[in-house]
Amino acid sequence: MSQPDKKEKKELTVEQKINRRNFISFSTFIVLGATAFEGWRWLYKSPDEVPGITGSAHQPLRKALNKTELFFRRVFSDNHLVKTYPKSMAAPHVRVNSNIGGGKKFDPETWRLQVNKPGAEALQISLDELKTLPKTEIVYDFKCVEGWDQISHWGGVSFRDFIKHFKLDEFTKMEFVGMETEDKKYYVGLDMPSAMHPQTLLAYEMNDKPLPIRNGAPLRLIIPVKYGIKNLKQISAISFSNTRPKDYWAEQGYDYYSGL
Ligand SMILES: Nc1nc2c(c(=O)[nH]1)N[C@H]1C(S)=C(S)[C@@H](COP(=O)(O)O)O[C@H]1N2
Ligand SMILES: [Mo]
Repeated sequence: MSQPDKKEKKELTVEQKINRRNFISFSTFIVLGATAFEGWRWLYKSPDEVPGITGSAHQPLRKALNKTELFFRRVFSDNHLVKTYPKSMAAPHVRVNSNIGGGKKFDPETWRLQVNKPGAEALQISLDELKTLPKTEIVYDFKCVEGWDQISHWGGVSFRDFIKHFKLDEFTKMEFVGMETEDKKYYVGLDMPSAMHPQTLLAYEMNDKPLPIRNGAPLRLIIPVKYGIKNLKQISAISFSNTRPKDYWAEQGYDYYSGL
């Protein structure tokens, strides 16, 4: 009597095991499926990125793309220097491109660069004060997205030296730097690693002479790791942020980073 009973019990156990496995596979399928669907719905329903700032894309996607791009930029391009040339190769007549928000007369005595410090009073820096800092020069091939390039020679304060001198180091932990003209008609957003790249300058000289107004006097950005569009002429204000600052050409659909 006891023998068949045992056998029956054993068979039942095998069947139960199979049922249990089926149940687990089926539940896993349902849970994964539901998670995937919820994830998709979350992404689909998430707000679009402000279209002006980076062509519209769902915010979480755009965030992921930004993080990925910044990660690769940090890993592969930190400390890489843009090629430089002898001064003799610099163009004597530097081309003048668009000049939105620039080309305006200014009084070098009263002109001030405004630096907006998050949570503190803004700095107002004179041209003379900037000129007391060590001067850095660069001769490199300036490239415009419109297709031209020109070897040009610039002199000014390296952005790194500027940060150190004015004790702005804590703000370089933020993700972005924004710069704009006085009338706020031209503005650029820069990722911090590019702003802090050793060849980035706040330039006040061109070809060993004071910068002409048409090329951005009294102060322009020279950021050799980026296309011309980011090299803002007639800088009036600088700020720091963890969200992307407004960028004139990104609003027109150009790549926000515009890196080379
Ligand atoms: N304020 C201001 N800065 C600007 C621009 C502009 O229109 N306004 N044009 C940018 C572009 S597209 C380029 S290619 C360079 C050209 O600099 P350059 O005129 O000194 O050659 O400046 C950049 N900085
Ligand atoms: Mo340009």
